[in-house]
Amino acid sequence: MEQSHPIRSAVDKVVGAVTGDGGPAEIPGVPNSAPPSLEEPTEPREPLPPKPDQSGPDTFSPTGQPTGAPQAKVAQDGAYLTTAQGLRLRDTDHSLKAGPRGPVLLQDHHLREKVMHFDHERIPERVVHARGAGAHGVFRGYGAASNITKAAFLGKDVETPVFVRFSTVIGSRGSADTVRDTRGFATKFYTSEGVFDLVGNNIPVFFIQDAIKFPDVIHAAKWHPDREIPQAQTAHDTFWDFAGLHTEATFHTLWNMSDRGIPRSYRMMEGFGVHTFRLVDAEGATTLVKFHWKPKLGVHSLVWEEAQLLGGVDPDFHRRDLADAIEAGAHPQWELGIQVFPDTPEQTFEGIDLLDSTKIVPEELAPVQRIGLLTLNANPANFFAETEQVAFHVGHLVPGIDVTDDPLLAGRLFSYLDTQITRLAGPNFAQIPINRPHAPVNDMLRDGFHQTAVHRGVAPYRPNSLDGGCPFTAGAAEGAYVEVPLEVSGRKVREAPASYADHFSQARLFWLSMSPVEREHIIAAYTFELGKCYEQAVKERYLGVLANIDSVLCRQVAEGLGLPAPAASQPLADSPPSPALSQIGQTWPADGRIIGIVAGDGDGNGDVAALGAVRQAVLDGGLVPLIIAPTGGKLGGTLPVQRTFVTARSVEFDALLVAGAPAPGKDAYGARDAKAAGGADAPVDPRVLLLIAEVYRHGKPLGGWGTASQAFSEAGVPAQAPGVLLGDDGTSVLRETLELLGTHRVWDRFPAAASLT
Ligand code: HDE
Repeated sequence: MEQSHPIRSAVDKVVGAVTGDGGPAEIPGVPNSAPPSLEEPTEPREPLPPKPDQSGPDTFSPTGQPTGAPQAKVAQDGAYLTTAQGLRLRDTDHSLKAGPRGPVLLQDHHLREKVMHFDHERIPERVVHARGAGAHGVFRGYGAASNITKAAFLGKDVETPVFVRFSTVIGSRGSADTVRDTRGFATKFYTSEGVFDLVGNNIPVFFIQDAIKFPDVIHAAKWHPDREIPQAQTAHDTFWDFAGLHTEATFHTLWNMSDRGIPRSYRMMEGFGVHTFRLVDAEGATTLVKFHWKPKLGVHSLVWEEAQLLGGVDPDFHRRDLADAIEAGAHPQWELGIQVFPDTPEQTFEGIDLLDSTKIVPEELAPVQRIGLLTLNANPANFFAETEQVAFHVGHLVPGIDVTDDPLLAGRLFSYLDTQITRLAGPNFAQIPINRPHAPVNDMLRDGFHQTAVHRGVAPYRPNSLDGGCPFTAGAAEGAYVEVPLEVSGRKVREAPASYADHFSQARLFWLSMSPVEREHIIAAYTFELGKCYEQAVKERYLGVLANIDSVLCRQVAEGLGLPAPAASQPLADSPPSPALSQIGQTWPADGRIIGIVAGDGDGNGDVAALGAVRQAVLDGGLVPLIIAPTGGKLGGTLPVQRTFVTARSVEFDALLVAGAPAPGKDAYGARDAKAAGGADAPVDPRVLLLIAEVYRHGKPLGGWGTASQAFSEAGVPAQAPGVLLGDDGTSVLRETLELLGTHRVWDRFPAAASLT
């Protein structure tokens, strides 16, 4: 049987539903499952179903019992508008007044209820990780960890529903997605033994070693308290002031300054549990592990200029990318992996302190063993109900997974419950649908704000006899969580172990593991961030930190700042590089990448049939084609235009195909579109030239046929440059473009750090 590609069939399905004409597929992102009529609807009718890619949380009761209720039945429904009490309303457009020009009457209960509820629609944003995007999915265990943990959800072929929330750390809820920052990667597993949360980041180390420093690092990284600027970035004095004085932040900061700080997509990030965890098998034997998420699409990043442009052009870039990919059927996948270490009394591995969250264990020393597969396959039906209200907690553990004495983890075990009391207004947040366990809950916790369970019985205490002694505690055999009975002893001190004092050796290891072009980006990032600081002392002090990572790094950044480069204050430790840290050098699937296709010139924008064939081939390859033309509509009456010269910007495409050299459109003058300023008389539309120039500068594949070579040369793109593909027809150029996309970018186009000496 012929199998259609998931993206194509999903897009066709969406569009079939939307256009009803079986016409060519549009792109993901339409707001509803059917298009609106031109006229305002006047007849009451049942609401539309959600789009096929959307799903709410599974329907479980507040006490973790499957209700079997269809998801639609826990949402509002029906043809008629009602009050919150179910009373049908005749009018919601006018307040109740004494005559049309008269005063509004105090008795207007509908006005009062509507405005009261609106006034309270927002809840406090997360103090960190406020900006995020979520998705539903499923996790399938490989069984590969079953010899070291009894956790049921890691068993072979066990399938567990999950909800994942990705986030930035510093910015507020409305900040841009593509800022330079760490990304959160938090996963809620609704296991048969209770909820397990893996609350990780896309960077395997943290800024600090002890939770008591968390308010300090976050106060330093967030805006200045007087003006509340800058938003969502570390390029300012308070952050570098702190980072220069508190040098345990050096390694994490270096990851931020590398390309890892500006991911191309949430789908193309690694995830890390950061701390060392302790796995426990059925006999009680323990193993130390670090958790990793390995993306099937590889680890890829934006270039800095793209990230900056996107902040204005499409601040929702990562949200949109995740939702569109899922809607299009390109379901993102990660393998869960573990690095495994013997649980020795020292809790070190090859001399690396496993309780220090500012250190990695290089994958070359302890390979990542794959133990399960995560697939994100549905978008939330409601952002607030799900993505905003989901509450993660590192203390949500299941039998077989225990914590270690990492002092950073200890603070988190306190913090994540505490924060929900404020954010979700009380202690019953586990009863919110997205947080409900899929395992029966019987906790004897009672009452409190927003209690939605209706408990029975008279004796919510133990011991009792009035409720027959119920509920009873369980033994390990009945699935109870039993902490590993470790010996603990020690002097009561406010001190860190001696090994925590090494703040530079792994930063140097990272620097030495980077390819030249990645080093170039790191130098540029430090130069940018420190260059945004006002205080000379802050910059000079940080150059002293960089000198302890590498003299070339320090000198290059110092040159950019116009300051002398200091010498290292301690000997630099050289270790063999860890190739796993570099993002360059392999080939990855290009699924779900966005290809911009500029329609050609001439009447009807060139050969529409040929353009349609290229577009179809892109879809068939599992990628998303966006046709770009001077104006909207359908080329040749059939081919949908998804971007115009006004709306297109290069930063949303992974590659650009150009089917000719389009003459300036009718709106190609600055008053209509600033991007086209002064270009109405140019031989090629200046917006197209800008597209070409940016795509070229950002190292993306650039293909052309027909008269495209003229457009390339007008844009200043050398025809022989790497990754510039000029051919006779679109499909052969596309083939080469797809090959190039496998390496993410045309790396040869970047000046390969020739000056890095
Ligand atoms: Fe968090 N962190 N964190 N964190 N964290 C929160 O919890 C905290 C740390 C991480 O999508 C908060 O519900 C402390 C490390 C993610 O909802 C809060 C410390 C790592 C998310 C909190 C840390 C993380 C949070 C804010 C120092 C990577 C977003 C709202 C000990 C391993 C989860 C909330 C989501 C969120 C506290 C350090 C990851 C305040 C005290 C290390 C991905 O509880």
